[in-house]
Amino acid sequence: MKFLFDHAFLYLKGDSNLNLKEDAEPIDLRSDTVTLPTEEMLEAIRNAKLGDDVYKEDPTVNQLEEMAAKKMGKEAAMLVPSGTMANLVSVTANTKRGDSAILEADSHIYWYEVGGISAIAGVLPIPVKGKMGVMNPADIEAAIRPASLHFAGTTLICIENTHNRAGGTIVTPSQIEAISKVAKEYGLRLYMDGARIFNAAVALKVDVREFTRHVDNLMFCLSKGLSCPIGSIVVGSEEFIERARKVRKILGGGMRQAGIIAAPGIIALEKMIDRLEEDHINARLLAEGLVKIEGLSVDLRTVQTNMVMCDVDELGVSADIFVERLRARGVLVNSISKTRVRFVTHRGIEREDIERALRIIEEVAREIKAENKR
Ligand code: TLP
Repeated sequence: MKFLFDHAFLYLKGDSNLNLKEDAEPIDLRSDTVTLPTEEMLEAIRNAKLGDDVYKEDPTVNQLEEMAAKKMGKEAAMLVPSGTMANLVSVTANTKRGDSAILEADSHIYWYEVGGISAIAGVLPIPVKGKMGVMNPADIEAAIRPASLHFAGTTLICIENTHNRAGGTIVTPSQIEAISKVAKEYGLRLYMDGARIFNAAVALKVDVREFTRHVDNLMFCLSKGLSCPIGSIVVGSEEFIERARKVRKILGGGMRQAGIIAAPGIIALEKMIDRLEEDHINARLLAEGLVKIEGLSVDLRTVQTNMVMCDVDELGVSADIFVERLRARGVLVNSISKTRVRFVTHRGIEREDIERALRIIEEVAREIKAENKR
């Protein structure tokens, strides 16, 4: 248990105090959340037309929400400050207190959102273990708690796409459709944490609506690979978004001149989606380099978008120690378990950075191996 807490701390803490031995700029592969806004985004923030969004009077927010709804093939959308709030708003607006929700056992909602769906929405999570982040429809069906005196009746299924802890893996449109059949059969709602849904769409080269048509509602993040500084968007029917607006308000997420957040979001939707492919190419390059390094292993089947999960067990040190050693050499990554390290590619990481990172990682792995032999 102690390990879990130590590890969670390491995973979440920032790196304001880098102590780098090398002169070169650090190569930050911790997350695509570290991306900075483009010059064009900063300019758009400066020039955004603003109003009070709680009165729905911010023209830039309204424009972004309309664009997002259209792009996702749904009726309406709503801007929120973070992915965590988007998930909490969505689960709350889809359930009532005392309900249960089925979610993947390694999902972000279950692991990294401070238990908000229980602590705030009053919802019991029922974790179902998936394969590469994808729950089997039969397992979902088996986990549904019927309405009965004894049970927290299940009203919601949550999927995550791409799946973070599984390594940025994709839940394909046909897998979503199969899950939606179970949802329909049992009268449950289907929600998608689509924080990185555009990574999935770009990787499979299909319109993002292929992923959204079988879910009732979803959220996606502007502040990850799309490079915005802040913001996520909840998308669904008019009626759902009206309910979600009230939940956002109770959580303190009603924002005023939020056009300064929406303005870069518009640029993200117009210009930042296609370039995600570069991140995928770089992740693949990285993964193929890592598997050649003694002591490291990567399941290449999971390398589908912009993440690489690397197992360091055979090196003979914990993931946390490996992370510290890399950090000292200017390669920043996160550990996600005792033996696994996560690398994330994003705008600002070029092919040369991956090549340099691989050289450093190889050296560090060799040093650790040699030390362990002594
Ligand atoms: N993920 C972050 C960390 O919180 C782990 C990251 O670096 O990957 N859903 C998914 C699938 C996510 O990966 C994240 C963030 C969120 C929701 C929450 O988004 P934010 O950080 O905007 O609250």
